[in-house]
Amino acid sequence: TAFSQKKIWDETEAEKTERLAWWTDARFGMFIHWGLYAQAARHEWVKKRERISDEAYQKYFEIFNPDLFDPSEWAKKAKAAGMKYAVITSKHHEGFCMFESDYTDYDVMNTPYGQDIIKKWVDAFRAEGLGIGFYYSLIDWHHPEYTIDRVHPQSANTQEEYDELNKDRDMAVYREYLKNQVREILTQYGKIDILWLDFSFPGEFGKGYEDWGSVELIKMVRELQPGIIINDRADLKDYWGGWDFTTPEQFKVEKWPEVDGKKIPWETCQTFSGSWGYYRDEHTWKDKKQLLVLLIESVSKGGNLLLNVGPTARGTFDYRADKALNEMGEWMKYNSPSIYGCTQAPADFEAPDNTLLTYNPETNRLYIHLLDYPLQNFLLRGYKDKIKYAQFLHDASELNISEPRGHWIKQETGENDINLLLPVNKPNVEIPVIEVFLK
Ligand code: H79
Repeated sequence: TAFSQKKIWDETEAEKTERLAWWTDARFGMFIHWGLYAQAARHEWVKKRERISDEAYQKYFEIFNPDLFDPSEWAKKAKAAGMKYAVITSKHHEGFCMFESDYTDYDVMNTPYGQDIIKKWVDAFRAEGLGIGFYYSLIDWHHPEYTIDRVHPQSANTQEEYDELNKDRDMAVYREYLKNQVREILTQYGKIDILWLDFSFPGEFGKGYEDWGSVELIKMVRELQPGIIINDRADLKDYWGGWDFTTPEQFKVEKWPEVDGKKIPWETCQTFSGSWGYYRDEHTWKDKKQLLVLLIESVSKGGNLLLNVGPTARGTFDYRADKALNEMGEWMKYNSPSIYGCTQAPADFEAPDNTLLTYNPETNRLYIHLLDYPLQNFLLRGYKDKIKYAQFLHDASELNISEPRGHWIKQETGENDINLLLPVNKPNVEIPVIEVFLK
């Protein structure tokens, strides 16, 4: 296989599955994008989008002071939404460090706030029993030795222009800096559950594993934190141990991703409104149903959802984020058994129209998520001898199982089909779930 040639970490497939088990069961996490860009409040890529110079960007560093930052409130909100882990930006592409670093002055300690945000955050989230993850940007738009590339604010067009821009820059120095900082975040805050590196873009005027020193970097990470789970963006796709899960970002996942014909762990990361950092004037927020579908659909294809909040520069969640989290939590309070510990349903269960299926292998229960509430007679094709009992998940009320009926006008029924009799009135649940006890 592509993997077997190159090894970074000595571990069997079964050991890897075991190491990831808590994360796979958790299914739902909170991404937090927070940095100086929260003050610009118009996308975390604002420095690149508007080609802002270091000098012009400096004002954000000089006034950064999130006086309302209360991480234990954030942790409670994450938990109430049904999230089991969280990943925060320790440094985003802008290069600003939310943690205390010995390797740069461009950190939170030198802002008016003057306190280690990452330390407070870790303590609060850990106290709520949430898994702890660090996002760390490989890309750095502030470090003076980081070579200008095609995603940099100062990007150019020709090789000559890049050569001129980079004549005094030495990527080897940045490589060392990045390794030192990753060592810092993995040694200053106790056990870290997830490392989320972002991102490689090999090719012309791009960067990949040689630029980052990825092999050495990941080796160090695994030695420092043997239990840690690492995403796949350090450009080490061919290395066993180089990554643990893949990260489809802001697009619909059509089917469970595979490598060499094998299904791999995956987590899609998604935003409420399009940007990751706080964006005051963005009005493209997904609604309650869209967000729930993102979660359910991920689990129905064997994956996780990392749903992002971009806190404001005062350290609060925007009211729209609060609303969305509340709505997720309201649904999760009653329906989380169809999420936690669940995965894609066995292939012999066909999903009825407008439904998503999940399955819990431990309890042998199948969950049918009704995206479009059907009228009374609900046909389950091929389920006849496979099911023992059916009920709504949210209130454990029985659903009558019978021979197919009322289907003869439009649908042909087979001898292995059965019918569930649903109440005419849609339950007061955004997406009702049928829990089926399998034989
Ligand atoms: O931090 C947020 C964004 O600022 C940053 N990543 C999220 C988590 C980001 N912004 N733009 N992009 C990433 C575009 C980059 C996409 C890619 Fe990929 C990442 C190309 C290759 C790696 C996603 C994963 C698309 C293909 C694979």
